[in-house]
Parts: sequence; C-alpha cells; structure tokens
Amino acid sequence: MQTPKRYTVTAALIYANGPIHIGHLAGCYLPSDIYVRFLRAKGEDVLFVSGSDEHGVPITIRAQKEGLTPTQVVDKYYGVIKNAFQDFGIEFDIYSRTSRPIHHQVAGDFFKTLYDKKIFTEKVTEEYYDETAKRFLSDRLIVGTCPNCKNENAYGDQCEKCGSSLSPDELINPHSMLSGSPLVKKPTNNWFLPLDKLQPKLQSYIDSHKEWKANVSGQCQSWLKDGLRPRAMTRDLDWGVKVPLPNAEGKVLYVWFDAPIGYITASKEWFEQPETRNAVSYGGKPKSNNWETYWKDKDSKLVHFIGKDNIVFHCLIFPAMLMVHEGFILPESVPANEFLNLENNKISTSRNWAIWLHEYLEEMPNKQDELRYVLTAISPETSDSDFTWADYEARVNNELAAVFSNFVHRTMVLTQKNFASKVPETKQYTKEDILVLEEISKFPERIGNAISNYRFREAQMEMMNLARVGNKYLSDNEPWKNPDIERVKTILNISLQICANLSILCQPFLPFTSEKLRRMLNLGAMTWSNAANTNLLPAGHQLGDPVMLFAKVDPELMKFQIQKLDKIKKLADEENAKLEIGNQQSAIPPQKDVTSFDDFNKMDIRIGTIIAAEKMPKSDKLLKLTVDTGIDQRTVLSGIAKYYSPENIIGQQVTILVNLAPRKMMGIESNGMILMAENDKGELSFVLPNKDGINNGSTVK
Ligand code: B3M
Ligand code: ZN
Repeated sequence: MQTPKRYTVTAALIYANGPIHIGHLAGCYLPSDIYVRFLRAKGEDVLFVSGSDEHGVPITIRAQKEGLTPTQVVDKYYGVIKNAFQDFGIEFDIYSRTSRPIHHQVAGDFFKTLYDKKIFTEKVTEEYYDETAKRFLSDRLIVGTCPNCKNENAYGDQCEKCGSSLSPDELINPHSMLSGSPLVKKPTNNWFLPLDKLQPKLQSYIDSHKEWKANVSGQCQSWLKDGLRPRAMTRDLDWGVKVPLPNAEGKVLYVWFDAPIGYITASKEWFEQPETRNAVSYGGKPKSNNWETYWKDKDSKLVHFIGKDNIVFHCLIFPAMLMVHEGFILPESVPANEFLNLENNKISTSRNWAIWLHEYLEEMPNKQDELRYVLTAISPETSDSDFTWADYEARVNNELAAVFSNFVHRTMVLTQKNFASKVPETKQYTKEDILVLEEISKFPERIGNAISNYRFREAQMEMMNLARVGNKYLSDNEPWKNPDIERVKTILNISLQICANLSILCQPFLPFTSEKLRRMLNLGAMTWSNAANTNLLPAGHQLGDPVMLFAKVDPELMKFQIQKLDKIKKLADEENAKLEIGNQQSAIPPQKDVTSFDDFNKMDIRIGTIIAAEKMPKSDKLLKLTVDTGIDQRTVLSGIAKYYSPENIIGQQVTILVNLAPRKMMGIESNGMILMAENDKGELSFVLPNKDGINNGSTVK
C-alpha cells in the first residue's frame, strides 16, 4: 500500500467475562497502544477502537458459574476491563460494547445485506439439544469424560487438562453442562457463509500480503491448504444479536460474525454518539469527518491487533465478510502476537495462574510503566515468551532505574546545583559532542521504523539505547569533576537535550514517565519529528525540580509476588491430586446392594453365537444381532456399535441373558441382552467361555 492517508486501528474485543491479566496486555493492547501513540505523535489521522465482546458462549458460561444473568456478567466486567485499560494508559478513542443497540443495528444490517445479496446458503443440520433446558448446546456447553486423560470435566471442543481438541461425540458420558441431561440431536436450520467458494479470492488476498508476520501468514496458509468449509453464521441461542429475518425465532448471529463488526460499530459510534468517546491525552483526535472514511476509503490503512488464537477470524472470515458485503477496505495488516507464559507455565484463568492487572496496581501502585516496559521487552512477537518476576526485577533495576532514571536524575540535579535549574548555554562543541549530537538525531527514525513494522521490542530497546548514549556521555565526561565551567555547561546542555528527546521518544512505551519527564523539563506538547532536533531546550529555559523516575524494585515486594504464585501453584497441585484420586475412585464403580440367590437364579444366562449382524439405521450406538441361543434364533439389539463392526462379529460366541423382558427400541423388539464387560475407559468387551466345547445353549450360573 502507498503511504496511507489515515489509519483505522483495532484491538481485539475481549470477552467481558472476567478481569484482564498481563497476557492480554502483552498480546495486543500494549502493541496497539504503542503503535497508535506513535502515529498520534507523528500527527497522523488515526482512529483507535476497541470494546468488549459481550455475546457468545463464554459469557453464558460465566453467568452460569456466577449465578448471574449474561447481562449482569457483562455489566460487571465491562467496567472492570475498561478501567484496567485506562489505568495502564491504553488510550482508545472509544471503548465500546457489542451489547449496545447501535451494534445490534449495525451487525443486523450487515447480515441482512449479505442475506439480500443471497450470499448465504441455508442448511439443516443435526445439533445437540438439551431437552431439560430446552435449548441447543454449543460444544462448549457439553461436558463429559476425556477419552485421552479421563478428566471428567472435558468440554465438547477441548479437554483443558490434557489439551487435546475434541468433538462432543468423542466424550465419554457426554451431557449438558446446563442441566446435566444426556444429549439428543435435533435438526435445525442455519445460514452458512460459503467460505469454500470464497477460497480463491481469500488465497490471493493472503498471497498479496507477503510482508505479514510469519506466524500469521503460516496459520492462514495452513487453513487454506486444508480447504475452507462453509461456516454457520447463525446459532440457536437466545444470547446475542437476533437474526433479522422473519422466520428466525430463537436464533442469533454467530459471535464471530457480530464481534468484528463491532469495530465498525465503535467507529460509527465515535462519530455519531460523541458522549461515548474517550479522552485521549497525547496527540490528536481522528481528523476525518465520518466513520465511512476509515472503513471505505482505499487510502485508509486498517490494522487489527489480536492474539494468535484469533488469526483465522481476522485474516480469513472477517475479510470474507467484508468482500461479499462490498464497499469496505480489507485489513492491511494483522500483527498478531503469540502467547505470554507466566513463570514457565501457560497463563490460565481457571487455575488463577495469572498476574491480574487490578491486583498488580493494588500491590504495586503507580508502577504501570514498569509493567509496560517489561511486557514490551519480552513481547511474544515471533514466538511464545515467558514473564518471570526475576526478569522483571532485573529489567526494572538494571535498565529503567540504573540507566534511564539515573541519567535523567543526575542531569537534572547537576543543572539545579550548578545553574539554578536553567538550561546552560553552549559556546563550543568538541568532536565527541558533535558525534553524540549526530547520533541522537537518528533515533526518531530508527525507533519509528521499528514501530511501523510492528517490531516493538526492538523499538523500545532503541529508545533505551538513547538513554544509554546519554548515560555514557555523562559518565565519560564527568561534569561533576570538571573545573572548566564552560565545558560543564556544554556537557549538561547536551545531556538535557537528550532528556528532552527521550521524553518524546519514550512516550509510546512509557506514557506516564514521558508526562513526568516533560513536566520536569517544562516542555510543551511535541511531535515525533521534534525529537530529531538536538536543541529543543534553549539556553536559559527554566526547568522544574528533579524527581526520580524509577526506583529499584523493593525486594520484599518481589518476595511477596513469588510467594503468591507459589501458593497458587500449591493449591492447584492439591486440587489436581484430589481430582486424580476422585477419577480413580469413580472409575471403578462401587459394589451394588446385596442380592439374594433366588433373585440371581431367576436370570437365565446362556452361551450363544451371533449368526447375523447389521447396523441399526439412524443410530451410532446400536447393532441389530441375530443370536443362536441353542433354544432359538432371536433378534437382540446391542449398544456395541462403537466397539465392534457387524462384519467382524458374525460367528462370535456371546454370553446372553435370554429371559430379559422384551424391549422395543427404534421400532424393533429386542429379546435378551448380550453381557459385556466395561472397563474404566467405557470400552466394551464380550464375556466369553475360555474353553472349547461350550456350545450354544450352555448355561451360566
Ligand atoms: N472475543 C476472543 C477473545 O476475547 C474474542 C475476540 C473478538 S475480536 C473481534 O479472546
Ligand atoms: Zn484430556
């Protein structure tokens, strides 16, 4: 793309179903904020939108867990999340919500447009239904035992214990999370987006973005290689945006259909409902007159910041929606990050393995920039990365405190002491001075280039390198020892200019520090290009009082944080151990109540042979068997279809209860029951004599 005229920047609409942690910040909110702060500092026209995703199963699950309604859940967490972003200086132009009427309107209209253009195919499929709760169940709302690790709380799409991805059919004893009832399948109609037909267009779209990050392109190409399949854009649920069609009672838009449209809604909202705007502290507001310019003008650059689990939705499905709708620009870049781990373990909300932003702020008040700095330094840009408190401590102490803060503080204190906090004047530069000044002037471009190419780690490192240049210059020149007052003036003047440049260049990364530093330097609002100027502070300019920008981390606080995580780990281990024991115990069912010999004797159990077998139509469990019992040949229905195929069991000896009352299943009468052994995995096996010559009709007692 040619140099864009303006930028439309989005950060993922996070589910409003819980507070946020460092993984979220590192994943997309910090990078997007840095990017936008840089653009605003350059004076670019940019609209930065985000908000909370308030539909989808994650919300209803949370509601179920907390005993609240979905509305209560999203109302509760919208505020918590919005405040956390604000506290950490993430400056969206607007932080919207997908539950707002304007979004229901925009998303509904978008759907209707595609419907009217006959984009969708309407299809009837069999979906899981909970007859007690009287509703269809998404995979997430189905629980059962994981066939791989025996975790009894595996979901229909995934087992969180062993990480395997599952389908509800693979679960042992699948049932509804809502009511505990077993599942039934019911036919239902939904509207599908024909991604298969759009594949060639999507392929050339992805191919035209060779510059995308390898982790992003890689995922897209792999989806394309597998072949895209039509995907339902509607669901049988009551929580979400209602499908705007007359015959769609009880149906809502698929959450991944409505959520990305939320970016469009938020943009529209900023223009049409100004009361929803956020205040932005640094740089300008969007400059264009209407939301359409940001979404429809080909000179607008659309950039989505997301985490890696959202790649397919932003790189293939949303672009597909925009393509078929027509009139919209497509995402120009999707700089998705990989995941951040915590102390070598996956961050997990359910296990409380996380550093929650609101807790961090309570325990370490006013230390937002420390966390921003560390998270950017270890940003999972190309692969997963790991947050540790030891690394946090080292970076704050050795970089922010020992270099950045120390340099600024020494410069300010020396100027205060020697020149009453007035910028001293320079008469003459040495060769070394000139070299340093030349070097300084290169930083804005260097840092800017890295940011423009989404290399935030590198950009921040370059910013810190500028502080290093200053720190070294000051230490090498030792103005505190130098008797030549003219020389001292020059050294401090140059050091102060570096402080001024730093205040501009650190702004995207360390906004709170930048603000403090600008106040200390008594410096007005600056643009990015000002930072190339090495004479921002004229001689005689009055400075403020020195304040310490960063202190070393209190070792007691570090101890506290590490102990806190240790405790969480211990608790989780104990929970796991309990679960293990529970699973083992429940795997072997307890003995049943005592029965009398007479009762037992009532049962007539024989040895027989299967002489014919076929699958029961419309059942994935039952086989229809013909068994020679020695007494007769009879029909028996047996729920063994998962473990035995008909062709393999003809001629198979079996043990059969012959005097069980006849039972009609799916229109066929079953006479007797084949006895099966069942292990703790739910696997079935015939129970057989282990000697030849036990013929059909032999009794079992
Ligand atoms: N709500 C997933 C998440 O919160 C999803 C993102 C939507 S972005 C349009 O991680
Ligand atoms: Zn498992």
